Amino acid sequence: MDLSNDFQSWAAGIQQRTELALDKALPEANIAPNKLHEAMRYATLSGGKRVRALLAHAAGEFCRAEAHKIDQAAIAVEMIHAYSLVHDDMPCMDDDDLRRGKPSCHKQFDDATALLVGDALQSLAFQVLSAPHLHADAEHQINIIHLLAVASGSRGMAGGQAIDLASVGESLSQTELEFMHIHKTGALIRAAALLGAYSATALDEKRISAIDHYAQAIGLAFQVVDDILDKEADTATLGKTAGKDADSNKPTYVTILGLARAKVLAQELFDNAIEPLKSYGAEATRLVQLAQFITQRGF
Ligand code: GRG
Repeated sequence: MDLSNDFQSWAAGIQQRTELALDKALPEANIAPNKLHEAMRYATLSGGKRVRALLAHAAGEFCRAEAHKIDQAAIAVEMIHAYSLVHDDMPCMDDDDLRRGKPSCHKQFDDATALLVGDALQSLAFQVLSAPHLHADAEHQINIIHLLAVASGSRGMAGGQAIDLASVGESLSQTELEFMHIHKTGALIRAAALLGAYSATALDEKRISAIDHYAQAIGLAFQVVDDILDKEADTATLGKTAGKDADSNKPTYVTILGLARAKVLAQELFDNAIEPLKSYGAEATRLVQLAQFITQRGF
């Protein structure tokens, strides 16, 4: 992947400020209940590509939002994401021992702690977004909170996970697989970009609609690429168990389409994502670069 130095240093800056904002928002490990707080920090800090934070900032910058407001949207989404990974790794779900190159949360601590980590991270995300005076207009702030609530719930990520669990061993059509991923991973990716965009004080509906289109296509592309990497990359590169989906008899884009057609689909989704941004020229550069980063990671 040949992404410009300018993008790499922008992304490193966002990753760093996200880490700092998360560190500040998470309770210290020496505050009671110590073990829960230590586990919440373990699951959230020092790891992950921070794709959702990058999306929030790229979309927020495009919509001229202030960086400190985007930070709060970015960390709220990263908290929901971290909670989903902790729960997903538990024995009652995907049962995975490795996450972000480290023992998964229930392995490092225990099942009950991992369950509570997810619960508490989800609450903390909404605590962050509902902080008094984060936005001058209370209705605007409630709209942002509502967006994340819908994206995380049974009509979004949690619902997608339920469909995923029910689909093990089933043969799904491409449309059914797409429906699952639009919910399981797509909803939160879309929310990340929209929350970034809505962090702006003055909302530009045309820009927000371009972001919405972009984020929906990129959310799907992210999953197609994840399936390709699950097939092609090794465990050390992924920081999680490679080949897990195929081994657990889960339908993926690679099992349905084959590797070559899955790669073509990822490229088509990239092209589709950036289509409504073309008229914005250089103003959309960051979003286009980020789409490249997401669709070309690992290739
Ligand atoms: C338990 C309610 C609940 C939901 C879980 C998203 C999800 C739903 C589970 C994750 C399972 C999984 C590995 C899906 C593949 C796509 C994905 C979300 C990968 C992990 O996201 P990355 O690559 O992770 O952005 P990092 O570690 O970089 O943050």
